[in-house]
Amino acid sequence: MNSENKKVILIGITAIFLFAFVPMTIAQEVPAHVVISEVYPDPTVSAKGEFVELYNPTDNDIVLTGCKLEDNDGKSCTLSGTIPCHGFYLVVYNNTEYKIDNASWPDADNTNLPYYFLANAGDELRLKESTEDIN
Ligand SMILES: [Ca+2]
Ligand SMILES: [Ca+2]
Repeated sequence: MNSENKKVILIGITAIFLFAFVPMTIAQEVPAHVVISEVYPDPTVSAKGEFVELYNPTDNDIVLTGCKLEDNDGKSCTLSGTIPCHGFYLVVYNNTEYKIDNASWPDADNTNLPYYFLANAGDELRLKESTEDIN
């Protein structure tokens, strides 16, 4: 067997390993619950522009009643409604103020975010169902 044939065989084996293991790795990384997908703690114009975005990576709609966002200084934000499967849920302080940084952002799903909820540095944010941490 010449070296060119060995290279082809080696590339073929590598491709088999990539295709065999990549999908399984991705499947294991998808959590079976709602996650905090984006946090905007330091808006350009006003602290009223802060937002938290949640994402539902599961194949089922999830009811958020009984869930809340909680930070490390005792503030919390009650959630409600349903987050659709593979859908987003946007939480803001004020639906108009948060769009000052970017007018093209979508309407919020929830406007219960407390004023100055997200410190610009060193804050902690938890998504809880009743008293249990989800994310
Ligand atoms: Ca802030
Ligand atoms: Ca905070």
